[in-house]
Amino acid sequence: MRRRTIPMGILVLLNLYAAAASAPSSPYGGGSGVIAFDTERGGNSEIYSITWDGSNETNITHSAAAEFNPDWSPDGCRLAFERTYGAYTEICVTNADGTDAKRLTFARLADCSPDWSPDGTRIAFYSKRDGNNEIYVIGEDGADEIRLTECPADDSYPVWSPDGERLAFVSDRDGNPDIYTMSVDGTDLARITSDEATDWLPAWSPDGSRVLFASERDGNSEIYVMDADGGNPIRLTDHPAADYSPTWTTDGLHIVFGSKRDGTPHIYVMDADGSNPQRLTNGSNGDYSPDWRP
Ligand SMILES: [Ca+2]
Ligand SMILES: [Ca+2]
Ligand SMILES: [Ca+2]
Ligand SMILES: [Ca+2]
Repeated sequence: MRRRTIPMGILVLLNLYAAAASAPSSPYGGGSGVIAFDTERGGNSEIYSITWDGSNETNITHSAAAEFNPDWSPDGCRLAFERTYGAYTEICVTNADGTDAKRLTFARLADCSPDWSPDGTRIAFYSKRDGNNEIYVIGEDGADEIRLTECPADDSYPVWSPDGERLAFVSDRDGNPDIYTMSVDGTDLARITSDEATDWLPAWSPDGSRVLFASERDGNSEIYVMDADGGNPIRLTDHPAADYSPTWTTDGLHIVFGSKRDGTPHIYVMDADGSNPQRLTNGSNGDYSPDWRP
């Protein structure tokens, strides 16, 4: 029987595959197990990261300006965030270690809440540059800005669906803040909450089938989940303090969120059904806006 040898090129590929398969991944939540957030610790707001078990707290931005609302790129290598320049905020990006920070917008008005597209090429945000808050999309290099909404109401907090086909966002165009979705070209608008209370801060599940949001419909801010078409809303938190800023872990089995339940605003995790809430951050300064690193 003729003996067959594996060509060297295949061996190299196999070794590369083995190295990729053995790359560190989190035993909790999937992905890297790292959470970015913004925090007031240290005198002005910075973007920090922390591991899911509360270890490896790291200051990423280290600047005299205030930074808010971090959002990981789909490959987990970069962060988009807001940075203040005097009285206004602009959208910026940086490497995960804080190097190569770049400013993407120069409108000298509040540009807020960046959200990276699933293919990594574009960033959605909201801005008052045209007179009232509208949803915009910009290339990850700052080019090719387009406006997606044109409505005198406030349109804010855009987030991409995992398939890149739609954006969820918040608008008060029907009288109070509700959550809507639209195609990425701004057409095919759908309203998916209709409660008279404030409904906001949407976040798609990793499989795109559900949307997390925060609402005051039961008297104080709680976290809810619903189908992506607005059906079957379920309350996940039940605490007299404010619970807000929900986001999913990569595996969709857990939810990271902000809460004032211990007085100072901190970052918490819970199971996707709302059970087992646990606090991740400590200290006397507020921690906000968590985002799970892929
Ligand atoms: Ca800072
Ligand atoms: Ca508007
Ligand atoms: Ca509402
Ligand atoms: Ca609450």
